[in-house]
Amino acid sequence: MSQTIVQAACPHDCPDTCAMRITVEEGKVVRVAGDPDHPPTQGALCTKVSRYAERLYHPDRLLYPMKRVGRKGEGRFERISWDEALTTISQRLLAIAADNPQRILPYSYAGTMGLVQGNSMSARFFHKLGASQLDRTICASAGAAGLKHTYGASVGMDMSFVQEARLIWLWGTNSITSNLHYWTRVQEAKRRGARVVAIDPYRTLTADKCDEHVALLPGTDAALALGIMHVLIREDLLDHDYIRQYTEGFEALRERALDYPPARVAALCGIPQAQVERLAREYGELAVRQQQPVAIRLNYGMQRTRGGGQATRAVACLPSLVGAWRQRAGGMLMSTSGFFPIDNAALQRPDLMPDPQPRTINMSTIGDALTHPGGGDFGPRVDAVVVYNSNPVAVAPESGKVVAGFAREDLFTVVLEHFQTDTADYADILLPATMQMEHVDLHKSYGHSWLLANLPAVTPPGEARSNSDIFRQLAQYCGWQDACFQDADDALAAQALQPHAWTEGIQWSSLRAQGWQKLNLPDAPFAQGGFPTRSGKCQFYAEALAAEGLDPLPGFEPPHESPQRTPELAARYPLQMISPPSRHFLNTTFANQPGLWPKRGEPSVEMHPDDAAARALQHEQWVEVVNDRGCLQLRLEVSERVRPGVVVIPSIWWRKHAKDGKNANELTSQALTDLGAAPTFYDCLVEVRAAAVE
Ligand SMILES: Nc1nc2c(c(=O)[nH]1)N[C@H]1C(S)=C(S)[C@@H](COP(=O)(O)OP(=O)(O)OC[C@H]3O[C@@H](n4cnc5c(=O)[nH]c(N)nc54)[C@H](O)[C@@H]3O)O[C@H]1N2
Ligand SMILES: Nc1nc2c(c(=O)[nH]1)N[C@H]1C(S)=C(S)[C@@H](COP(=O)(O)OP(=O)(O)OC[C@H]3O[C@@H](n4cnc5c(=O)[nH]c(N)nc54)[C@H](O)[C@@H]3O)O[C@H]1N2
Ligand SMILES: [Mo]
Repeated sequence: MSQTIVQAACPHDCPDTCAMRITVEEGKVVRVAGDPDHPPTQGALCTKVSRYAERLYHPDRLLYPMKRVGRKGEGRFERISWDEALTTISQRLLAIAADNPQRILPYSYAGTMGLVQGNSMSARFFHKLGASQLDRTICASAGAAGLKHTYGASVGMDMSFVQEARLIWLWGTNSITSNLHYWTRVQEAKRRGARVVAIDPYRTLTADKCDEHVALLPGTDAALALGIMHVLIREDLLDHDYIRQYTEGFEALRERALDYPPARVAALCGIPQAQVERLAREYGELAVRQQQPVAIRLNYGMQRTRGGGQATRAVACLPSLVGAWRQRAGGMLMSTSGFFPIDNAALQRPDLMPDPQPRTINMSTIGDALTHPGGGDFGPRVDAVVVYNSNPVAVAPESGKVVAGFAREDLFTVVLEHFQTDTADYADILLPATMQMEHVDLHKSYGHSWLLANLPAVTPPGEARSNSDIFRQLAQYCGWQDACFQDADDALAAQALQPHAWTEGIQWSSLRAQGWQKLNLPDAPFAQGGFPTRSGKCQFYAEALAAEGLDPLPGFEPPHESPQRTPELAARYPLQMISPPSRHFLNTTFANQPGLWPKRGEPSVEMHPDDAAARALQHEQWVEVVNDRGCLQLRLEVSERVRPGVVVIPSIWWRKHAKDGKNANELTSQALTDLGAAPTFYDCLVEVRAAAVE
């Protein structure tokens, strides 16, 4: 039997961006494996991706274009031809655009992280149309803003050297779930004698395997970081030479940190004072006195509350205070995406936009945007949405509003998808999209510094077409002659790569031939400063924030919904709800593969035994999780993994798979973070009570 092996890249929104080898037999994918030669992947894939053939050949895959025949949200469709689909969409969009193109909104995120299928031809299409722009804030923009104001960009230490670190803090991150290949290196570091600490309100699988677990209250990370700074300063555990040469604003930061003595921090974070002091001493003594590498893996869990941007800044200051950057296994890693010299302008062609540029709508407040009647500062009402690479009905906060928006009979909705998701149920026209093994793409990463090529292994099923093809064809149906709408996927991939010292020797042709190549970066990029800020220094004090009237120093702000800020609300809804990713889902992707569901096969809420006892609730009974935005019925898991005062809803389930047709976002709010206008999914007060009906 003839077998071929095709080089691929995992498309999912995960820092690991694995290189894969796809085995094809008689036109079918029979095996999906990690590339053994790609250093970050080391031949291993996570459970969900190693079973990719199940997703590829899932019986529910969308195969043909369809139009709605039932009511909005009912999910009843009828097959139509591509010609009818493209004619309907282009005519409808052009008609709306003739009045005001800003009435059209594209909505997309990282269903695929590929630069070609992500946002290239689609961006050109919406720019030319003059549609509203989308602010892509739903995941990482608070932290990205925090890093920008501290290091100048989303840059950090190289994951290749983590195994050499002597102390690793996993801060707001469940690596086993969401960053498996980093965890492999942490384990190696442990074998070599490193201490590993998890800083997380929830005792995750990762926290279980750490030497210490700091179970702070959600949204108090900035206070903890400032408390650690306080101790570092008080006990003179500082790298004065690094601070003098490569940072700015130390005196001001020092003043700020002095306001956060460990006793105050312990009370704010709900942890012992001795723990704050011990964390600081361990970190400072290893880095400063013993000149040993200390590493922080900061992730997104701690950014999803009101103060997420400043919290990122506070943590990001720590390695500069102790000179951890001097070593290649020291420093901090939140994201490496800012290292990649990608030519977004060439890919997306913002020059096609009309002047003045169309307004921008924040994707995290899509509920408000779609239910806005139009007028005032908002501008014209949104009358058409084109969704691709995203599932907003399930993932955006405050589902009640999101659903009300998508349910508008006068909203024209197009959805490009693999499956009939919660969002697809609201489509007027539903289009079948290709999967990664069926199209070409180019990938960067936000967890490592390799570029990767993805080559198609098999032909698409039914009449599925790639995102880039669909938008190329829509441009033709709109009658646009611009040459940029003729570019093939290979041309797009080539245009994305910008000549730069870091990409010397890397072209699309070499990537296509080799599969992946590493950026030419120094091992310890900030050993001697060289941060991508204006001064080249790490900014403890950020002038740009001061200029915007914001706090120029990292500070602690209690969550939007907290006893400090909203005591009346906290009295009615005393529990803080967080809804971090489930291990075998990727956001809502894979959540339609029952083989990957947790053992009970239904969504649940976890609560500490003391909180359950106080409410006379029993393990495994049905409960209602409520706040003023909504009510959710879930199975209760009483568990010491959750700290008191917090409840955890592992996410993100499809709404339609739950008994009551809802998920955690029924309860989350559209309030935004201090920096980056990001959502505050984990800034959400609730109460839990016995369900009225079983
Ligand atoms: N398997 C899997 N992998 C994924 C994803 C997925 O859905 N499933 N999602 C991908 C995406 S889109 C992203 S953005 C990344 C996310 O990557 P991470 O941010 O690393 O996400 P998690 O692994 O959930 O880790 C977040 C942790 O933060 C904790 N947490 C919640 N609130 C706070 C807080 O206020 N402070 C602190 N210190 N911790 C807090 C949660 O309990 C959780 O354990 O993962 C990516 N990888
Ligand atoms: N409560 C709560 N809500 C959250 C979070 C949380 O932790 N808690 N996490 C938030 C975070 S970090 C993120 S990043 C967002 C993620 O939100 P989304 O970016 O919406 O991610 P997914 O839910 O995985 O939906 C991606 C969709 O894209 C589709 N897709 C994949 N590839 C392609 C393609 O090539 N073409 C087309 N047309 N479609 C494709 C998939 O089938 C899938 O349905 O959710 C956020 N929402
Ligand atoms: Mo994300």
